Amino acid sequence: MTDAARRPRVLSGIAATGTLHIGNYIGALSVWAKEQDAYDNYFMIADLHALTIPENVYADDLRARIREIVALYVACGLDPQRSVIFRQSDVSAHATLAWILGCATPVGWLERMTQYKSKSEGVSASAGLFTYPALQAADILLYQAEYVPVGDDQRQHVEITRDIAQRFHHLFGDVFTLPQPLIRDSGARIMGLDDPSVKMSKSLAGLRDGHAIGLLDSPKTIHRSVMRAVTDSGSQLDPEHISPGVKNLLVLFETLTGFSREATLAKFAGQGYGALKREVAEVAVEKVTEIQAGYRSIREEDTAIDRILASGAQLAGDVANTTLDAAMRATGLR
Ligand code: AQP
Repeated sequence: MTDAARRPRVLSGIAATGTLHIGNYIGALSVWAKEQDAYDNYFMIADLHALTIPENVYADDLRARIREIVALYVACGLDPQRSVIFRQSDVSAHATLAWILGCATPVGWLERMTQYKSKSEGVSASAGLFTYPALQAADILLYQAEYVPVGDDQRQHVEITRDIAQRFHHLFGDVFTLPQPLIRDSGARIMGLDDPSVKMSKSLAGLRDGHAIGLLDSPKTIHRSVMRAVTDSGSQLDPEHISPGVKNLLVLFETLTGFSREATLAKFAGQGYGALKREVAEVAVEKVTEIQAGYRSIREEDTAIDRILASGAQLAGDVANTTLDAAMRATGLR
C-alpha cells in the first residue's frame, strides 16, 4: 500500500463555467492546496457540469476554459505529484454511474435543490440542470471519497450524495463510502462585491462588472471592483453594526492575511470604509499577482497541461472504473 493510499481520500472540483474568482480560491482551492499532504487527493475540472446551461456554452471557450482551470489549479498550489488532477469527461465512468444513480434518485429530492430552483428561474431549464446532483454524486462516490472539501454553497449537494448512496445501498447493496463535506469556518461563502446578498459566482462575474475578484483580473480592475463594493449608508467601521457588505470585506481581509476578527476590527475601528477597501484591494492584488505569476509560467509550456491531464485521466480512471464495476455488479448490469 502506498503512503497516499493510507490517507483519507478527498474529491472535489470546479465547474468549467467561467473564470475562477477569489471565492473559489478561498472556499475551495486554497484549502485543497494547504491540506494536500493530509489526504489522498483527486481534483477534477468538471466539464460535463458546464453543459447544464447549454445556451452559455461555446465550444472553443469551453476547450480554452478547461486548460485555464488546470493551469490555475497548479498556480494556486496543487502539485500534480501529490494530487491527481483530471478532466471529468476523460473518465466515462462519471456519466455511466450518473445514469445508474439517477435511476435510484426520487424526483422529489431533485426538486428540493436550491441551486436548481435559483438557476432554473425564468429560463427553460435543461433536464441536465435538473438531474445534475446525480452526476455530482457519481463524481464523488466513484472515488470512494471520505471527504469533499467545498464552499458552503455545496453543502446540500454533499448531503444529497449521501442520500443517493444510501438509497442505492438499500436497493442493491453496499458499494460506496459515505462522504462528508469539509467546509472552512470562515470564508466558505464569499459574497458578491456588488451585491452582498448573493454569493460571488463565476456565472454572475461573466454578466456583471464589479461582482467578483477574478483570479486573472488586472490590479486596476481589482482596485476598481473593491473600491465600488457595496457597503451601507454609514461611513466608518462600527464593530457593533456590521452590515453584510462590510462583513464580506472583513472576511476577505482576514482570509487573505490570516488576521483574526478581533485584530481586524482593532486595525480598522473608527476608520472610513475607504481605508478598509484600499487594504482589501491591496491584499487581493498581492495574492492574485502571485497566482498569475505561477499561471503564466505554466502557460509558457502548455504541453505540461496535456501531460497533467493524460496522467490524471489514467490514475482517476483506474479508481473510478473499479467502483463502477462494483456498482454494475450490484445492480446486475455485470
Ligand atoms: N463565493 C464563494 N465563496 C466560497 N466558496 C465558493 N465556491 C464557489 N463560490 C464560492 C466554491 O468553489 C468550488 C467550485 O464551485 P463552482 O464550480 O460551483 O463555482 P461557482 O463560482 O459557484 O460558479 P457558479 O457560476 O455559481 O456556478 P456554476 O459554475 O455552476 O454556474 C466549490 O467548492 C464551491 O463551493
